[in-house]
Amino acid sequence: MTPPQAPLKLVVAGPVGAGKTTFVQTLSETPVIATEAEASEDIGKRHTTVAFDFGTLTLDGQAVHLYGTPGQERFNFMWEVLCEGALGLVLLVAGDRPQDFAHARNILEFITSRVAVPFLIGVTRQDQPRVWTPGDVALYFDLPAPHVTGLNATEPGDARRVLIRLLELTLHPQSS
Ligand SMILES: Nc1nc2c(ncn2[C@@H]2O[C@H](COP(=O)(O)OP(=O)(O)O)[C@@H](O)[C@H]2O)c(=O)[nH]1
Ligand SMILES: [Mg+2]
Repeated sequence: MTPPQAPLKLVVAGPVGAGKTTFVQTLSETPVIATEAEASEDIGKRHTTVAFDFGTLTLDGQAVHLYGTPGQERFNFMWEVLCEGALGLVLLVAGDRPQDFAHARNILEFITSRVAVPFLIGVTRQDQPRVWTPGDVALYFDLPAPHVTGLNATEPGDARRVLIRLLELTLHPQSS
């Protein structure tokens, strides 16, 4: 019998409204532990996540723990803490919110300048009309195409494909 392996830790970051909570909820096989509280800034919706969303799943027999981070500037310090020991990072951006891309790039730079963690950008809302394609977003972020993928965060198949892609990147970083 093979001994049980420690869970893989993956972090989901991105601006408010990118689809982080949705992504974790879509993937998690256990009820997502989330802390929602009234936002103190005008972000266009009444509630936003101010702690993190925690979900778990099994991929090919391997336990995966997902940590969705808050998207607001005043919680930046949490990214560094959450990314410690993380195997990979998914940075989500909503494909129909290009006004948030600069913030997303700041988040990515903030994290990758502090922790060496393989990452993938997921462009959500690909099921919607008039969204930026993964190719457009790769150009914007000046990243090779394999680092950017599109998804509908409400679709389990799409969300799982993103995780598998990230795990492939972490296993074969030279092929990117
Ligand atoms: N149609 C569609 N809606 C999405 C997608 N991703 C997120 N949403 C919706 O966008 C809104 C914001 O998503 P949420 O997960 O709360 O974003 P967060 O602030 O990053 O946690 C919610 O109403 C989601 O249902 C997607 O890929 N397609
Ligand atoms: Mg959220």
